[in-house]
Amino acid sequence: MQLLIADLHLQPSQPDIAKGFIDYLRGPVRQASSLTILGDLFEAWIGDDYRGEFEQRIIAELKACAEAGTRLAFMHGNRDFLIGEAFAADSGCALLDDPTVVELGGQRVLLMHGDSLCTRDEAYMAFRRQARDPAWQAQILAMPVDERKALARKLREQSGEANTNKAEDIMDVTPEAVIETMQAHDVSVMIHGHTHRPAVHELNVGGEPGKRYVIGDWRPGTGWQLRVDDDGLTLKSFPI
Ligand code: LP5
Ligand code: MN
Repeated sequence: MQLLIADLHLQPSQPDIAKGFIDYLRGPVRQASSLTILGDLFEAWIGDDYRGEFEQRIIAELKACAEAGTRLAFMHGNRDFLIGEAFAADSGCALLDDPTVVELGGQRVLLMHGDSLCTRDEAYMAFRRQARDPAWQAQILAMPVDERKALARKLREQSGEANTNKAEDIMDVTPEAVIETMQAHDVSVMIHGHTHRPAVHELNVGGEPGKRYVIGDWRPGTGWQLRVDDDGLTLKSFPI
């Protein structure tokens, strides 16, 4: 059995969600052969060299889970794109490229965070290009921690303001981008998070049936997972 999750947005101010995740790691995940995290595990990540008590605790729980035998994989989201090799080594998570094709339940499946499919959101696409530029990242990581914390806060404020002025559909994936990306990777199944719109979408991929699974975000009281077992792929929420 394999598990996939996304968009936990873990942060010290939401201890219930963090507790829900720790219980999940200590419980159901121990029965799984793998846990794949499709981005935005953290609300914000300002560099592997900054670890507060909160971050250290999550890393230790991930590591314990990896050592107990579950394969852990992590893909960057738009909040934790600065996670690097040090986090990977300390948490026992393998870093996955976005996108990555894997075999799940006997078929080729495309895994993504999902933000790169929101191509109509031009302001975000511009921000993303900058945020994923290695030169920009190096410059950011060279800043003192306090300045990085302040910048992360400012970016979150600006993002929140920008989002209140955006049409809802702009912040969802572009249907044509989904089909093009699936065809480019020769898959009929895609799994992603980011949009916080959990659903299983039936698709027509160049005349063939396809599916797009959107994993939901975790909130107080509710977690989301995609479970892969002998019954196939099952998207489900559960109480935390
Ligand atoms: O995140 P959310 O849900 O609010 O909205 C996202 C898109 N926004 C983002 C931006 C992030 O929230 C920023 C926070 C990152 C925290 C960690 C950063 C660590 C690095 C820096 C500090 C060390 O991803 C939002 C989408 C929405 O998803 C739906 O898809 O619409 O996109 C935007 O809001 C982008 C805005 O439209 C424009 C962004 C304004 C930022 C201005 C750039 C100035 C750069 C200054 C650098 C010095
Ligand atoms: Mn996201």
